[in-house]
Parts: sequence; structure tokens; C-alpha cells
Amino acid sequence: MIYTVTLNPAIDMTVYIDELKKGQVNRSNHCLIDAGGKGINVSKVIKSLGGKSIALGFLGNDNKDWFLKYLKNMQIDYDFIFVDGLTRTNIKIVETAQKVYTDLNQNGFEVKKKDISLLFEKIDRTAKTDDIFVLSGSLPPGADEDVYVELIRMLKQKGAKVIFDADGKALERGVLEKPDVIKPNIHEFKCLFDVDENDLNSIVSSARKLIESGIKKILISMGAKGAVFVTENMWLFAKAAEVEVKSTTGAGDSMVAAISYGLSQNMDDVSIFKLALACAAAKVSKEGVKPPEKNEIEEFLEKIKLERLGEIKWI
Ligand code: TA6
Repeated sequence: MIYTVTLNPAIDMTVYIDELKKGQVNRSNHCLIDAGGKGINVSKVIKSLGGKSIALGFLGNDNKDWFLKYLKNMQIDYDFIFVDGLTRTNIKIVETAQKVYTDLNQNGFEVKKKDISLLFEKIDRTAKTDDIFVLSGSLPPGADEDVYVELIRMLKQKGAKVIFDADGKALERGVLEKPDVIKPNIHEFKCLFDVDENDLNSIVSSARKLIESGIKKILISMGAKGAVFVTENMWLFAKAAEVEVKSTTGAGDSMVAAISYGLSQNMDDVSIFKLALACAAAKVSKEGVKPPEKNEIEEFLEKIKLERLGEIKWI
């Protein structure tokens, strides 16, 4: 079973406007509202791929009804710990004239020690060998990086596979616990290594250091520039598929969904990488944080061309 763990879910409000005029009253004529947060977006795309996952994590008690109705309508199973307060609203401003995308992400509700204990107890009861756990997104107030460190450690001890997608200190501390897969974007990767984002060799050689430390697969997303996939025995690069971008939100989550689904189906690394690129392209072609449909993903899959392929010869 695949489980996604979202410690800091969000109601994603995508606002479309010709051009944002700061300091003035701006009127938007189009707005979409979706249940989001990184792990939950991963569950949405796994569903589109025909897979099944259970969404775990925290959810604000005070506005849970709308959120749960949205997930029920998408037939996504969940088992959240309900915490005091509201699930945050993250705002994505899409300026259609200049195609500028601005995210305003809030901190989120504050979780208490008892909430964290309940989550650990639930996951401790649930996790089994070969389950796939996706730990993805920011930490809400009250939860520090140790939560991710201890979750990864516990899951690895249970023989579960861990896919980790976080940034900043959480990423720096989490990689030391050797999750099976990480999916940083290039800016997050640059928190780990001082690389030139235009120098593929520097990116691959830095990623190899993490592979040598015990991480099995690293997918580094680079937006329109494409993505790099480094595993124990190869590295791959491909440019992003040509697509009319409607919303960049959730592209990375769609890649994580492809990796999770691909691992659950025992797909090979090249197929996983291609599926991840296709999912990201199909996602950005959709407005808001709507997951792409399977047929849309398959259309993009046919267009994916690997640009570079390198064998990693271990000395
Ligand atoms: O990647 C898109 C997304 O999952 C959105 O749902 C948005 O709310 C944001 O990421 C949340 O990310 P954060 O890192 O703040 O947890």
C-alpha cells in the first residue's frame, strides 16, 4: 500500500488575473479552490494513474468538512489526525498576461505534542514491510525537523520504502536518514550542494554523493528546463515536454506520484522517469491543482524524449 503523509495540508486557491497591480484593488474573474498540500496532491495523481493510496497526516478540525468532501468526491481514502484550528489557505496568483506564477503559502495550524504522538502511533500501527510512504511538504508550527527524521527512521526500521520531498533544514536533516527516494527541485537541491544549475555534470556528481550515502533514487526537477534522475547505476536527463502552462502548482507532487506508483508497479527506472515527466507536464496543463487524467498523462508520455543517459560505473 502507498501512504501519503501531509503534515501541513492546504486549501489551494488559484486566482487568475491579467496582471497583479500591487497596492491596489485587483479583481479576478476566475478562481479555483482545491484540497491540497503536497502529500494530498500526490494521492490525487496516484488515483489518476489508477493506483490507490491512503492520505495520512494532520487536518484542521475547524474547516475539515469541505476538505473531506473534496477527497470523498475524488474517492481518495484518508485517515487524518484532526487538530485544533483551520487548515491553511495557500494562494496561487496566476498573471495570465505575462505568465507569472506567485505562491503565497501560509504557516498553517499549530500542532501539539499530543497530535504528533497520535500520528506516530497511527503510522507505527499501520506501516508494514514494503509499504511505500510519501513524506511530503512543509512542517506546520509545533512540528520541527525531528518529526521527519524520526518518521523516516521508524519507517526504514519497519522495512517500508520512504519517498521524501521537503526543503531547507527538513531536507538537510532528512537525507541523513537515507530515505529511498528524494525529489527536490533544483533550488532545494542547491540547499544541499553548491551546484551550477546549468551544469548537468555538477548536479549529477553531487547527487551521486547522496546515492553513495545510501539514498537509492534522486529526481531533481528544474521546471521548464526539465529534470535529472540519478539512481545507483544510471543518470538521466530530459527537457520538460512542450506544454501550455495553466498552473505550475503541483508539478513536483505529480512527479512524486509517478515515482510512488512506478515503485508500487515494479517499473524500471527509465519508465519511472518518463512517467514522472509526463505527469508533471500533464499537471501544468491543468488549471488550479486539479490532477491530470490518465489519458492526458499518456498523451504526454508518448512525447517524452530522454536527452542524456549516463551509466554510473562504480569504481
Ligand atoms: O506543490 C504544490 C503544493 O502541494 C500546494 O498544495 C501548495 O499548497 C504547496 O505545495 C504546499 O507546500 P508546502 O511546502 O507549503 O507544504
